[in-house]
Amino acid sequence: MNLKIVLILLALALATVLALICVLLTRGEKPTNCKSQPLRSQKEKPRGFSLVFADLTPEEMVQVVKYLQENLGVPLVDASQANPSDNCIYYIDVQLPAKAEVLQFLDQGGGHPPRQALAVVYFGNQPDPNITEYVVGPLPIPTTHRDVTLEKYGEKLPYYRRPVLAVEYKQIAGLLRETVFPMAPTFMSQTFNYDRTNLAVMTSAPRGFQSTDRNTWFVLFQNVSGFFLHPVGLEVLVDHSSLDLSQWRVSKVFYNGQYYGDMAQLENEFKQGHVTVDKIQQAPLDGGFSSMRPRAAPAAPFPLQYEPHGPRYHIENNEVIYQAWSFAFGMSVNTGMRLFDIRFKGERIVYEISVQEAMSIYGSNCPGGMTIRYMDGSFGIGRFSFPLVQGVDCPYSATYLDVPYLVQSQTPSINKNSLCVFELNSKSPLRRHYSNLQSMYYGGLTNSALVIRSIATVGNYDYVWDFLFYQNGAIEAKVQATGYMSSSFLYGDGLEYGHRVGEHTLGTLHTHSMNYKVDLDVGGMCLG
Ligand SMILES: *[C@@H]1O[C@H](CO)[C@@H](O)[C@H](O)[C@H]1NC(C)=O
Ligand SMILES: *[C@@H]1O[C@H](CO)[C@@H](O)[C@H](O)[C@H]1NC(C)=O
Ligand SMILES: [Cu+2]
Repeated sequence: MNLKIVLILLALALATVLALICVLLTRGEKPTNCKSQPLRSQKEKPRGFSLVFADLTPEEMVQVVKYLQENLGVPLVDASQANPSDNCIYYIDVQLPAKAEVLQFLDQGGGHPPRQALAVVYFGNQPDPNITEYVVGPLPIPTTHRDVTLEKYGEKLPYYRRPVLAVEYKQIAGLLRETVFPMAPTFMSQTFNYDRTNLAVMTSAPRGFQSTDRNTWFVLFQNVSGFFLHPVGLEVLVDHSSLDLSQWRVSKVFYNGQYYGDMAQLENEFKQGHVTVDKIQQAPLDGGFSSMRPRAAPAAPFPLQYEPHGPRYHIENNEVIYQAWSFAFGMSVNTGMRLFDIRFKGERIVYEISVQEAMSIYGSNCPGGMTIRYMDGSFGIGRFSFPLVQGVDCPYSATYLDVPYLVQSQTPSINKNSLCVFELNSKSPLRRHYSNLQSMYYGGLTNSALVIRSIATVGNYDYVWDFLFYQNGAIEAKVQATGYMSSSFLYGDGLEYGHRVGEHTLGTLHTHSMNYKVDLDVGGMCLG
């Protein structure tokens, strides 16, 4: 019981903090394959150098799409409308040059590495469908492409491994609405007052237990605001492995603790009175308890942060310069925020620090909930980093930046204001002493840090990703989870798997883990 409470506290905990303290002063013995910082002062970095780490611009994305359309020699369908048996562009992102090449350029006066894009293409329209990754370049006007799939993964990428497109979810929802649910008309109408629009469907992952599977449990919820907390007890296992939509099948049905072969069987048993129905009350459209509406108006406006002389940092292209700090930033479509060439007092101490993955593992006595092992990078942490609201998501006075991306489309989109940068007064002194022995004096320093933030909403969760830069040379990587928890229908021994958060809602036990890549170059660089 105690363990359970600890686990759920962990699970609901709003903050997971990973602190990285960079010890700048110790420059002891170096491992043998590390070399010192080059003699040329890194302070003299070429102007605009940070662009070597820059995300693709919308214009560059347009050129890459055009190049692929004209040079792959096969028709490409827009991924927002593609069938599994079509070819389409899954996403395009920048292909960053290798570290050694970048350092040649930054530190040794070497040439600018060629600017390239990575294009991930689904080839569904061929006898042996596959996923292929191309490096396309040089930008701005590409002239070549190179298939890097084998060198990157060591094997071909079989087609069944492709992440599900938005259009595929739509096609599955259509199958449920048009074909599957109509097989149990009495059950659906008497249990849920089903009218084709009052149930929402949520995916789970992974999609099976063995290679080649593409079987996904879809969980049904009342279609209200915050639906994640309104499960109705119905879940269906959809086999969507075929490239022919007409072959997609529901291979199992779950309702209120019982499994059925299909909806027709559920209908049959229901009519014979063999199905125990746990009828749930219709939630209000705003979700009632799941509504995001504030429960009370604030008594007065919240305090605001004030910068008497304006910001003490500045942003040039994709570079932030703040007191002793400077760094380049970008946003990967899949993995989210990434920072490069972090310098303190002109000296590079970190080559890269980047978000890589956010995983969550669930337990439940319902099939959807019990299978969930989400790896949010597979849905896309960067592309789901949406606009930030001034004064709520970041301080009112923060700087807000737009992030372009191209995913499941042939045209770029922009997540407006989806990165913010601000300096935060930490509201406690960095150091202070109030001397009252021997001599009387006071010495204190204000503590503040620069923050760069993005917030990814992946399904039910919102992850607030921060990197903080302190005056003392410390860097902190921090993530807070908010949004909605994922839930299961509460029945039977459900309380063994979580806590009751609504009349029929089980907040399921789970754990989160966040992964970062950190390439520290303190006091020199290690190769390999
Ligand atoms: C995948 O399909 C592409 C496009 O037809 C083809 O060029 C490539 O060789 C295939 N990859 C493998 C490993 O078969
Ligand atoms: C949920 O309801 C909204 C209207 O409130 C509707 O636009 C939407 O299509 C519904 N979703 C489903 C899956 O039926
Ligand atoms: Cu959680």
